[in-house]
Amino acid sequence: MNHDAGLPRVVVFSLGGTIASTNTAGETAGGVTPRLGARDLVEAVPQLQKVAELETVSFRQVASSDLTLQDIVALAAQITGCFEAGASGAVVTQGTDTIEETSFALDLLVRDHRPVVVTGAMRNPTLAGPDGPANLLAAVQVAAGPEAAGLGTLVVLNDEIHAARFVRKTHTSSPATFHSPTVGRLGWMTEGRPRIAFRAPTLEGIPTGVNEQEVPPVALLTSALGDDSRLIAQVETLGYAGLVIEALGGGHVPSHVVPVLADLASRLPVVLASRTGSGEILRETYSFPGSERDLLSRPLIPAGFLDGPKARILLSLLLAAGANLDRVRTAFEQINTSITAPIVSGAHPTAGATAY
Ligand code: DAS
Repeated sequence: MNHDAGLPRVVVFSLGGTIASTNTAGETAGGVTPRLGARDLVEAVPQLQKVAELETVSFRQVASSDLTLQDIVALAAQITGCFEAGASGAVVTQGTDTIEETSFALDLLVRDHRPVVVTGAMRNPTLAGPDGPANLLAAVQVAAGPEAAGLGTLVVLNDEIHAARFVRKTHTSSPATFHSPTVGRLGWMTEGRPRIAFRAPTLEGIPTGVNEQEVPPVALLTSALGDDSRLIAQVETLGYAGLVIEALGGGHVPSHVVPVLADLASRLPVVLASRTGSGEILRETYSFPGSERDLLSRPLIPAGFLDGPKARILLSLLLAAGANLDRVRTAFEQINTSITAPIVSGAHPTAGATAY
């Protein structure tokens, strides 16, 4: 690829998704599927050659619904290897359907101050105005520059820069689908320059020593009006190692569901998240049966500001690292207090997170 010695070295990993999806040559009907690799994507954007010395890795070529947490653990190891070999940043291109989860997993797994930037596209290359090339260019500009150092894993699409731990996909087709409802975006792109308005403290208390072969299954269930708890009662029988329950509002379930959750929580980690998609789990406001106070006394583990899919990623990685119930509880607490930690000016957090 580009071998300009004066430019920062950025490694682009492609995993498939819309950004890499086309028809076969001459085909006009039928849907698109992931066919392009990292090199194809980079070669389609000549402006990249002025931004970074690029290395390309076609890591997977799938719809992002077919990615697994094991894939992301393996990807994190490769990214860490690239940083050890002197890369300045890493870019991951993939399907947008699971970016909110994969980016958070990378945020937890890659312990380095250098940027990891995840991007994708909502309009595939066969459509008018595909957004993939612009998103890839912006992602490389963020990964190559000094602005994003120490910010953990970022998601860059539609000229917006989001922190992995807050970002969500919010629309099925709009190029402006990614939002961080609880905090807003960290920054944006202007004329090719990353502009960072907020710096979120880096995550502490993260699982290390995660075994790719041993990521246990964690269930994610959403509470709803008149929920009868039948699925929750099956969680352990089905072999799940833990449960994340996306409760109503600030952390509430129908009162008759409480004994089922309490019984499960006496043997497995059960994490309480909210289905609202924004804000934090409450801790001390309501005391009706099925309220957050009731559930946290059982004792469910509060997900804090993490939504259900992100809480499931954290719980899965903690269990894959061999964490017991106490350590799971502590890690969720640490992640949630990380947002109130003071930021030390000039500090670049590197390895040294708590080992689990
Ligand atoms: N929704 C598609 C995308 O945005 C499919 C996928 O996630 O792979 O890439």
